Amino acid sequence: PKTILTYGTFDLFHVGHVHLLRRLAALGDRLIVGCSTDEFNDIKGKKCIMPYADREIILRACRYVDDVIPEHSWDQKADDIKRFDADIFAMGDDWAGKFDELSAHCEVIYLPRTEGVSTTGLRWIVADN
Ligand code: C2G
Repeated sequence: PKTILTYGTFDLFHVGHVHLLRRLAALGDRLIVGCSTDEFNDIKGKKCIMPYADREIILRACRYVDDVIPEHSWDQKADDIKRFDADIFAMGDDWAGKFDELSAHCEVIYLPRTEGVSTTGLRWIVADN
C-alpha cells in the first residue's frame, strides 16, 4: 500500500492537525504517524499538556490515521521510511526544507499549515478563561 509517514507531538489535538492528517491520508493508502514521546518532547524543548499515552489514543481515534509509532529521536526517520517502505515523508511547511535529505529514501512533501490555530494559541486561550 502507498504509505505516507509523518511525525509530530499532536498535543491538544486540533483542527490544524486534523486538516494536515486528512490531506496526508488522501495522498496514499496508509498514513503512519510518529508521535513524539514525552522524553523526546523534553529533547525538543517542547512542553506538553497531554502525556504520550493520551496523544497516541487520540491519534488512533482519528479516521485518517492507520498506525501510530513512538518518535524517540530526530534520527529515526530514515529507518522508519525503510521499515514501513514509505513512499512519502510529509510535514507541515513550518518544517519546509528541514528534512530534504530524506529525499534519498522517498518523496518529501511539505504542506501548508492551517492558519489561526496552534497548540500554543489554545493554551493561551484556556489560560485566560
Ligand atoms: N500543523 C499544521 N497546522 C497547524 C499546526 C500544526 O499543519 N496549525 C502541523 C505541523 O506542521 C506538523 C504537525 O501538524 O507537521 C504536528 O505539529 P506539532 O505537533 O507541532 O509537531 P512538531 O512539534 O512540529 O514535531 O520530527 C518532527 C517533529 O516531531 C515535529
